[in-house]
Amino acid sequence: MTTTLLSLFAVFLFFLVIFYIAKTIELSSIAKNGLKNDYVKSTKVNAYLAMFFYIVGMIILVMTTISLAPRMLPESASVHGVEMDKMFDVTLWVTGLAFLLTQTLLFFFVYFYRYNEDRKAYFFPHSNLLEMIWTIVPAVVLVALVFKGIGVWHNVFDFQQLDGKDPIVFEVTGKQFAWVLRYPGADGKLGPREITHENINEFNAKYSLPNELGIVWTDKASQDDIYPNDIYLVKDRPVLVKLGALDVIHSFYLPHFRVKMDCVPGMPTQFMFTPMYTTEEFKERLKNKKFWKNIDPKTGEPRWKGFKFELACAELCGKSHFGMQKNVVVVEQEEYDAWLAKQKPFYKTVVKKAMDRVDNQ
Ligand SMILES: [Cu+2]
Repeated sequence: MTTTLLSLFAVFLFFLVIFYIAKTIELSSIAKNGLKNDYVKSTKVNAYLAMFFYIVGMIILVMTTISLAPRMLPESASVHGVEMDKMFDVTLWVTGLAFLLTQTLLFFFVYFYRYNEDRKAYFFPHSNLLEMIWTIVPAVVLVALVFKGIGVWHNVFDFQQLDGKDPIVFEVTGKQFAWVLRYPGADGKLGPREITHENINEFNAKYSLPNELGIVWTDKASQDDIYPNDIYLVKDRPVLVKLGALDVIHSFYLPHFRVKMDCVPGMPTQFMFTPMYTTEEFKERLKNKKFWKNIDPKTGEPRWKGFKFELACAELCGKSHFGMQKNVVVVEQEEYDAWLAKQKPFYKTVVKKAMDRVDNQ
């Protein structure tokens, strides 16, 4: 705290010194050359400084873009993500070109049209035509971008697209600080949940077993549900994730699939998407990319070998927020079936035993 305050104070003093040096130079120059000459000189200094700032700024812009580009997320691994990426690209090109054009004009005008004794400034108070151009052109471009964005958004959230497509449906619940995954068992149905005092607190007290999701364990549909550690998905098969939270707002974020949706306590949300590549196929695609073919100092192997799709919480939800991470594995249908067959229902392995122990006493 003290160090921070002292550093801030030092920075303040530094600028104060610079300010007084500049002031001294200015005053001594006025004393030497009179007011007018000083004005010519200082506009010249300002114009050169502006040009210097522009050139250095542009060099830094280009250098950071080149050096950071390989660290960007790899291509989208989901179908809708491709559309979203295109949208981002178009927006970036449009705003990037506008940025370059306006900044270049701004700094060049400052430089070339600085004060000049032999030139008289042209008095140009207003032009309706110019006003119209620079109001209408950006308005049309921005409206076009917004409409394109709305189109993409409607496509991403049009859940009717799932009709007749046999999606994988599973549930993800965020809590401080973990994700609880629930997949339906052989019946393809998630068991019902009832958030009641009886179902959660009394159940816990009676069987010494937490039931924070409020699962109705007596329901047959609940008894074959599985609670896996990793998210398993199938290539080319749509997914519908049902999202919720127990305490604060969390955010279900699958960066590689361009999926991000808030998990809100008491308000169910959902997201659908279709993975385009299996994890192994995606690794192959990364193999020749600059960042990914480099050696990872932690493992001593190329980075692409250790690649994993991941789920992360994208809402700053508390002190262990960073720990809310899970792996996502995309496989072919056969491998998924084999994985599913290996999973044991939580009811069978844990819940039933706990209930029997108490009920048979
Ligand atoms: Cu969280």
